[in-house]
Amino acid sequence: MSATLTGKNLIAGRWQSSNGERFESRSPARESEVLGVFPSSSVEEARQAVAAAREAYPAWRRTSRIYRAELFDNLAQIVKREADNLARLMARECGKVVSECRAEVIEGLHMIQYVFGTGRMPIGEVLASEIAEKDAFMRRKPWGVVAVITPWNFPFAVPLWMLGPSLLEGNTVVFKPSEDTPAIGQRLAELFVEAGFPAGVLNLVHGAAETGEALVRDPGVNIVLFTGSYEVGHRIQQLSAEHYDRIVACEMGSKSAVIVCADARLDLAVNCALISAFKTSGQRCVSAGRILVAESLFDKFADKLISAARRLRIGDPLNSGNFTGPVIHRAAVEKIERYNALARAEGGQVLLDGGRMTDGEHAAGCYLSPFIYRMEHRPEVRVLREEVFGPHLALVPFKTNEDAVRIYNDTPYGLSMAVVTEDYRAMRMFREECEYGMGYVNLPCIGAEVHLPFGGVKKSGNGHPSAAGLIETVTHKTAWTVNHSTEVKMAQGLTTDIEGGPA
Ligand code: UN1
Repeated sequence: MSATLTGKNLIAGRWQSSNGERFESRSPARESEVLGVFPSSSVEEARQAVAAAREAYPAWRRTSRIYRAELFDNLAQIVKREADNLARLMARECGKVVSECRAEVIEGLHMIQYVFGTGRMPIGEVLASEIAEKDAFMRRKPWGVVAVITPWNFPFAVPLWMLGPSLLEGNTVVFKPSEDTPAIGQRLAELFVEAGFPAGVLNLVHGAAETGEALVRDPGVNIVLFTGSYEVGHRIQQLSAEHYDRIVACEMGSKSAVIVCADARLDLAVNCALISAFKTSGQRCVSAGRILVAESLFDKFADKLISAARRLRIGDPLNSGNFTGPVIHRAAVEKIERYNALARAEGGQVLLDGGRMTDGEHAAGCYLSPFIYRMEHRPEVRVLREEVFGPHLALVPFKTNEDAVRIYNDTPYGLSMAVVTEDYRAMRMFREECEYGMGYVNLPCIGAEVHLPFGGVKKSGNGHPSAAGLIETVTHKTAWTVNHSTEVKMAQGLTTDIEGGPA
């Protein structure tokens, strides 16, 4: 096993260990395995990191956008070189199966490549003017300092979605990785340093809620980019309301769903459901907690799904033959088990009685097998409305496609949905009537590509997308108007006569 890492903050280009409190990162697959010990950064350390980012900002924004893009090309080469090591570290630290971690490294690489390519794309528009001699432009400018606060479940790709556009556009950043995945966060910061990003442009502070809150409260932060739970995102929004120039882009919880219509291809539907619900042990923000199934297909679908779910291989995340590894930590196990019990209490008919796994290698880690139940839709049922974030799945029967839309929309969230159908009219109806940020047809409701918009509506987010769409969020549009005449000419017929006409 590799040596225990010493966690450090990166502030103004210097790696700093902290004298204050520390926390451990442990593997959810073997809870006795400590990956590293990291600083619980204080309010003062967060303040220093923001100050370092502010100081680096003017020089960074004055560099050429293409120079900044080329640093991302350096980073792409390094990530390619490091892909296997990164995937293994990630698998150990967050428990996702190594093949999935590799796909995540590739997703992060795609974002870097996207950002590199974008460096040579337009930064504005040429607009028309009412006055023939005037040239008018829209030009994008950076906002300043961005706080990037990211989750453990995509500890490499999601930070890159945010860091990439922010830095490309000339902002500087303070990055706080999840306290559950500090090692991979620190490794990512090291790669930025190796790629040649100057001191202070990317700062890293480790820590949990207190550190995050210190960043959000700091008036030196112009933008907060956040992916995580609704509770934390909402707190960030509330604290940010105090700051007159604060932009907040939040991607929060979900209760995503796959809708299996009566005409669905059965095998395709089962595959979509399994991947949506159980890939990453149901711990993607876009994971499906609900499969809505046409009543006429319900029994056939449920039988196939249950027998496939029984066969899923759950075990060591370093073994790529496994379908999933453990969930993130003991508190997650307990929360998911509480929801399994709640599903029974609320009248769910259990079809596959999953839960904690304690046999063999599973005893050492936070392993759960899939829990699947049939639940009739009623508006007050909590397990159909609340996010569980684990291998916990409701199968909900529906009669008509219109019912399916109503059931789908009956949660406070709106992140991701998929519909399985051969009927193009039905497909269009779901596209228009469901509330979501990412919609899929004959696919799982997970697996977005970085150049597509990503983000949700309702409690899932405030509409500012992550990934490629962030370029809009991390820049502000300026109007720039130039007169080529030797005299002043105004729009709207506004007179330029300053002497005044005859009385
Ligand atoms: C997340 O779960 O927080 O769409 C991000 C997907 C991935 C990203 C998920 N590309 O499943």
